[in-house]
Amino acid sequence: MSIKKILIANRGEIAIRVMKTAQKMGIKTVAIYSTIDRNAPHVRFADEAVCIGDPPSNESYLLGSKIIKVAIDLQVDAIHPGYGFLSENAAFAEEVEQNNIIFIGPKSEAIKIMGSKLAAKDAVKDYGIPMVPGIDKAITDINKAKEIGKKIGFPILIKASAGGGGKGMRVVEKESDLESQMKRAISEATSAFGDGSVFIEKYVASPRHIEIQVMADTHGNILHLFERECSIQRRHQKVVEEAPSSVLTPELRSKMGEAAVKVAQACNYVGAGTVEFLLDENHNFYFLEMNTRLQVEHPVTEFITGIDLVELQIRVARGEKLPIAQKDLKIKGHALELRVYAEDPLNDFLPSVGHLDTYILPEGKGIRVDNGFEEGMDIPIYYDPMLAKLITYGETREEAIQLMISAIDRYHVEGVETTLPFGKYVFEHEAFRSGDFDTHFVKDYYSPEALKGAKEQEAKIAAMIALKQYIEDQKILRLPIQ
Ligand code: MV4
Repeated sequence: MSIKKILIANRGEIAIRVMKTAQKMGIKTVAIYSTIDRNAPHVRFADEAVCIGDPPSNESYLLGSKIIKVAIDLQVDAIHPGYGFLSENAAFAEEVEQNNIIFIGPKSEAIKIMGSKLAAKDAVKDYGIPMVPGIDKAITDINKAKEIGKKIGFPILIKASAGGGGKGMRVVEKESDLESQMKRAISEATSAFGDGSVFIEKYVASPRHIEIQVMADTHGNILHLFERECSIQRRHQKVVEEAPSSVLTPELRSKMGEAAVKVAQACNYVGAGTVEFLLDENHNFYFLEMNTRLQVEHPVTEFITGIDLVELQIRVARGEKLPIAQKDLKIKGHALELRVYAEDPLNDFLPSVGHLDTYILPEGKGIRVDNGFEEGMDIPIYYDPMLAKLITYGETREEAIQLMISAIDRYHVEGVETTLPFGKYVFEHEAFRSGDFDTHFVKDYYSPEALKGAKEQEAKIAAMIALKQYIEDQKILRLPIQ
């Protein structure tokens, strides 16, 4: 199979990220865009670009059939969906293939299985993968639920099968809360996903969120590319990611990697995927779910492995064998990522959309900015407010952290508030630096007051340094007079 032209069914930084690798491989690119994105960088970056509709996603970037029609008209060989939008839409993947276009991702069957938490549990059940104690069938009977609660012990967690990313979850502390919480969970799941199936798991109180990158070809080879630590998130939105995790031993890393490969095997996976695990205080790990797309945080894995994941995606999509073996993969160095959102960390992270009056990116060795914006642009209200990802790499974790802090200082944005100062607060925080944190980091350690305090402290230090320098200068100037 040959791929000469790829349509990127996405926008922003990820569209550009995919186009860069396509360009490197001598493959032509087609951008799609909504009317509000007509001057966006991803449109100019592509060899060809087609407007597909009005700003709202469901009138543009989510119009699968229309996008496929564009691909056919422009004689595109393959479609890369990026993340979000249509990337985990099984029907879209199927329609792409039915039109003899390569979908750069897994088969729609794998997307379908992993889109349902219960189907995923069912698919992996014979593979010996550790899972949180709980049930693997939808439950509606409240008495049965109480029995299960007693058996596994409270607190328990009610989850929606169609959920994921934390949507439709409810913690139940005691039996007397179970009935009302279950009713609520079912009705929420029904209205949010059109599927009221819920199930029950033991609640792991203070987990770390660790995920494993996998990559599979069409010849039965599956690799894992180690872990990403993604515990620093707020309301299920990741903000900081890193690789490797500072808590995994080589043994645990191998075990989790092998489990992730088995999950991929269980659904005949092809392409890049991510297997999510929870890690409890005793370093037991449990399979949570699999994301069947290239993830936002993939660059940290690229830094520590030296592998271009988009290149591998394209190569396996055109039928090539994976060019490396597991034993040849090694972790080198340490990488960090900060998601730069146009959100105000001092105002409950509300979207701070507006005009980018100043937009200057940091540069240098070990710094990568995957960016989708430029100075003078308006940030559209219609889409995710992530402007860019700031990624740093060092030989050690400490080096990557220092580089990250200096890169944040050299990232200049005016016109909108961003998560840059919040990121700096995280990277300077003792809990982060020591590596001793879990998914509650933001709730436990962050408040707008703490961030303001850190800023004031910094301003004081800057003033003191300036004053000291002023006094020194005065001394020098006075010398010749004496
Ligand atoms: C859990 C859990 C505790 N116990 N399952 C949240 C997102 C979804 N992928 C699963 N999630 C969780 N599942 C059990 N049995 C805690 C979470 C969770 C979480 C997981 C990963 C990253 C951040 C999180 C924040 C809150 C809760």
